[in-house]
Amino acid sequence: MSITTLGQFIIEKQQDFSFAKGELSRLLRDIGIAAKIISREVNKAGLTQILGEYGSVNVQGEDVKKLDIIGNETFIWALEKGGEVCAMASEENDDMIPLMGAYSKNGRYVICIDPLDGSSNIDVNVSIGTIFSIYRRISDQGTAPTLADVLQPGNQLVAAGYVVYGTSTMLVYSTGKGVNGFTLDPSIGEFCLSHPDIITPEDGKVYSINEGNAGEFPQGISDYLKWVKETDKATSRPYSARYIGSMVADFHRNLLKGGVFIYPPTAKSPNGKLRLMFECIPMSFIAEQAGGISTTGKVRVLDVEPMEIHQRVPVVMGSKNMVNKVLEFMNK
Ligand code: AHM
Ligand code: MG
Repeated sequence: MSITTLGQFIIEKQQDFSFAKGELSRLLRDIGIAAKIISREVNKAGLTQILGEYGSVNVQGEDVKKLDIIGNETFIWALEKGGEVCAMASEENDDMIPLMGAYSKNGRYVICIDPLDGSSNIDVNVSIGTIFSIYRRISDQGTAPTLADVLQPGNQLVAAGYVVYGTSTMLVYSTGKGVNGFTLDPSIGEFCLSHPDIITPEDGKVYSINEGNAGEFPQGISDYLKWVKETDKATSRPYSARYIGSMVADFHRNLLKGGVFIYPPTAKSPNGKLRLMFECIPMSFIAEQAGGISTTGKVRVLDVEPMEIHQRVPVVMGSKNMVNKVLEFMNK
């Protein structure tokens, strides 16, 4: 048998970490379990009335839960039960959630999570995702976790990854030693290694940005967008525009095929839209681990000191040469 399951792979890699006592492996396994549950819910979403607004009541008189609430609750359940994580910050909650279960309160890790990213695509059957990042806790084990435990810069990450619920469900993660991707085989209910050692192309011809906001972009971005549309065989221009509106799916395509993903500052949102802790840091970690670059336009995303859980930052990430080209325009 030539398949390697996520569980087998995690155990094989545990020896890469001198400090590992098996907790990180168990935590990654718990994330895999939560991802499988969410994938199951996503796949039957149109049938089970979990689309639509939270708070309404379905024909059976049951409360309708939005998929992003289900995703959030699934992670809280899996992590509290798993016992490796003492606190979680979620895009769905205003404040950090201490996990004070019998085991979890002594957990050595904290996690930041966007349980269901790409909310506008949920109800229309377009790819969505889950994004996670894992840090070692700073506070002493056994004490109550503090905000400082979750407000760590990306350069302190232990691991990060995402799940894309697309034509198939894939989990992609890194513990700082490269990037590996696993596809869920529904017939055996396991994530199986399908994309070992992902390296992103240095170049590409896809740019991903919400050009509907073009009137609000900084001059450098507007100039870059003019440049990508010019015809020049030597640089494969014009480039192709691809924008799903689910960061995970846009990022995943560009990671595999080459491309640049941009969410710039706009006049209305001077820090862009995307969240540092939940979206930008974990995806930047994966981008860099695969040989790409990720920057706010001014500094490396992984070096931004977080000030608050829901902080936003602009982001330019993806293939090395493409990101550098955007920076060249931004710095003119
Ligand atoms: P969400 O967390 O509410 O789903 O928003 C994040 C999403 C990203 O997945 C995506 O890249 C971006 O918002 C799209 O935003 P816009 O519609 O402004 O282009
Ligand atoms: Mg999100």
